[in-house]
Amino acid sequence: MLGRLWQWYPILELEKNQSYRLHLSSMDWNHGFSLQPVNINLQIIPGYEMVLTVTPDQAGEFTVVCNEYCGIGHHLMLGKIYVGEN
Ligand SMILES: [Cu+2]
Repeated sequence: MLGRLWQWYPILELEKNQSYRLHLSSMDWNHGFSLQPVNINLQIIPGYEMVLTVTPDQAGEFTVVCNEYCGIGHHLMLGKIYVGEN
């Protein structure tokens, strides 16, 4: 998933109880990846790739919020991760 001024791309669709490796990076600026309502918080810095393994144990809709101020559109920088039952 890529952060850039001012969006997270793409929208992810995952399945419950499957494991995934998420690769997070930024195309331009420092961003903060905060996954709600679970407590995952990562700094996303251009030139670096954060890789995390996740296994969603709950279906539903999760929101990615940028929590590192990144300019005028910062408050609009929301992403989505959907987790479906399988
Ligand atoms: Cu931001």
